[in-house]
Amino acid sequence: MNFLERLKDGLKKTRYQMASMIGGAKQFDETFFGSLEDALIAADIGLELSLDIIVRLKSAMALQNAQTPQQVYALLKKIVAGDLAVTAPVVAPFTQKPWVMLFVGVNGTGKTTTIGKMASAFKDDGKKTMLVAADTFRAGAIEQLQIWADRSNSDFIAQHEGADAASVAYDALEAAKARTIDVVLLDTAGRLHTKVNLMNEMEKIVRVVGRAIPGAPHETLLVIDGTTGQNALKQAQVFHDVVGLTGLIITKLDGTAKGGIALALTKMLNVPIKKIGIGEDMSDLQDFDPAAFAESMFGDLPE
Ligand SMILES: Nc1nc2c(ncn2[C@@H]2O[C@H](COP(=O)(O)OP(=O)(O)O)[C@@H](O)[C@H]2O)c(=O)[nH]1
Ligand SMILES: [Mg+2]
Repeated sequence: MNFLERLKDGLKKTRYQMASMIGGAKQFDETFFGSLEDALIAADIGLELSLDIIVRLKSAMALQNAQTPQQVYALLKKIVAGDLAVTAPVVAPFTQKPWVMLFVGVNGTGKTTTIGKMASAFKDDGKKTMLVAADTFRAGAIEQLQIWADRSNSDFIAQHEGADAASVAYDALEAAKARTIDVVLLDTAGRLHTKVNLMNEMEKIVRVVGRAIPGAPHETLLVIDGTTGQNALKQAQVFHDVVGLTGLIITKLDGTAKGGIALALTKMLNVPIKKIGIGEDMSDLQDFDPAAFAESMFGDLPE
């Protein structure tokens, strides 16, 4: 299976539910919209956005005089694809050297794996990459990143377990300048004892990184596990408030994810989805394509 087929496979539960719900509709009355609301919520889109989508769908249906399930489905799909296509004014990548990317997110969402995958893609592009173990919480985390650094032929900077994450980041950036590195990928911890500690640490890393290289971090990417439900929304908002996210990366869309969390997140934060992950291998990370994602969540209704 190619990447798109695997994404479609991952999201098939949502697609089948949507198609059977709308395909089976006899009329588009309040009972129908109630069931649609349930289906959207079941797909992890969240109550608020689901209601908002239904309001927009109703007016699009009136405007276009949509009467068949196929017409209604097409309108819904178009609304979802539009909501997924959040763009934000970001500085063009690699306009500064080193280009600094900071990865944040709670424990286990896939930060380290994503960094490894991205580093290997940058390497294939001929870039000089550096991975930085600013997740100093546990020795295993440092070793795990080292393995990805070896695999992707990247420079690797780490200190001992328990070292101050911000100072690891600062030293790494000084080294990156000296070594004329093109792109620095900073791994961070997501598992400090309290949310306050975690956020204080994130805030400090951002401050220190900006001191080492004015304008850095150039990208601050939140990695989210696509199988997390609505909890992800609260998580993401907290990170956004503290570090100012420039992009989202949604992982584990190959499992039991329903897909709607991607939609709810990007719409809530007005931050674009940059990449999606559908597996643990090097090649299992791809650019986000809103239309293809909407297609994977909704597919087509048979005539
Ligand atoms: N199935 C699947 N597993 C993933 C994906 N991305 C990461 N993982 C796995 O999720 C687990 C946690 O990943 P890790 O990178 O260590 O998360 P971190 O704690 O945020 O650094 C590991 O077992 C990864 O192999 C993905 O897209 N799909
Ligand atoms: Mg990690």
